[in-house]
Amino acid sequence: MNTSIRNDWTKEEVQAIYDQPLMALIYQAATVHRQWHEASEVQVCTLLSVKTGGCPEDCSYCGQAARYHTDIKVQALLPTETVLAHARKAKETGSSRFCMAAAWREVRDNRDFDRVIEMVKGVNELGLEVCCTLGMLTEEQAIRLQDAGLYAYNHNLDTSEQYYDEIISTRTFDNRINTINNVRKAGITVCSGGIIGLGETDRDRISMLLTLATMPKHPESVPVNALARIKGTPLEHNPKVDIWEMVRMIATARIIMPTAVVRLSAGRIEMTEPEQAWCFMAGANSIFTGERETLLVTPNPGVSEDMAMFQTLGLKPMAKREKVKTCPTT
Ligand code: SAM
Ligand code: DTB
Ligand code: SF4
Repeated sequence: MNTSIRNDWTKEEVQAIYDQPLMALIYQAATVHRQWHEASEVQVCTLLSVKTGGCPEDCSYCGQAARYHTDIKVQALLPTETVLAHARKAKETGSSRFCMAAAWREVRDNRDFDRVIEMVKGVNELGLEVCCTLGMLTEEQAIRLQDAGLYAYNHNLDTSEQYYDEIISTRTFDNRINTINNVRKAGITVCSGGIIGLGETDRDRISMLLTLATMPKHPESVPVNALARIKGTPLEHNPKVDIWEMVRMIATARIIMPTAVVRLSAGRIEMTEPEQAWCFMAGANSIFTGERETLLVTPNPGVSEDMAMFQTLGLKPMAKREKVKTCPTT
């Protein structure tokens, strides 16, 4: 088996991996996982929505877009001290990574961004890997975040380039790539993945994975989200994502991006423990959890439930990693 890191995958190769009989695919992914990672370790991340709802974008899966009539309560940017209190709690309950999300189209150079910079500094000082997801970012803004101690920036492709316009009209796939490039140039690690269950085809899923796996440097984190169906959004009546589709996606990501941390992100609340175990076997090694039992605006298993699951499965939380300098700023 070829275990090198490759950035020259072809569509045909990725398709052949993805289309394998499921058991063969899982076995290959589990093997690659063990070559590159300590398979008993799963990264435990806490996600906090620091600014909720009222977003001008039209992402058709999202409960926070102002234009859809959802039940979500709009919340302005939280006070820094509130955010830091959540981060302390996250550390106490075993998280090594803390991700702050804002329902913004893009970062603006205003007082709110200054406050986010303070939050990043504060969380970093607590000794957590600090991550943000704030929408589009310029290179200068990325550099400010890096200077404040940001470890990772989450910016998902969401879906394939071909299907993108069906899901979002207020920005382009190229805008997404551009922000990811700005994050890279600033030397922040990249967290980028997508969502399944949007109505896309297998071909779209393969195309999205191919875009990630042919980047000059693979994202250090790849979140795989199952659509959380939110009342009032255009996709609220989409069918639930089948567990084996999630497993197939995770396994393919694991094989073609062997060093990445693959995150089993949205969708866990609708999965049984054995179903989640298949995702870990297929190479997932990160989850979102926490005391609040929510992702951003939807339910998620709580940390005590997850620690009981870890106990059953013989898994343990991954320690915080030292920040590895990524690409030079060229
Ligand atoms: N507003 C910023 C942005 O869009 O980049 C940051 C936050 S946004 C909520 C982060 C990511 O969460 C989205 O790109 C999408 O991949 C994922 N996401 C949002 N709503 C979701 C849903 N209902 N189900 C699954 N994933 C979702
Ligand atoms: C990611 O890939 N998944 C997280 C995080 N990045 C920001 C968000 C999931 C949101 C799920 C639905 C919700 O609660 O809004
Ligand atoms: Fe706004 Fe992000 Fe939701 Fe899109 S995914 S509507 S940009 S909060």
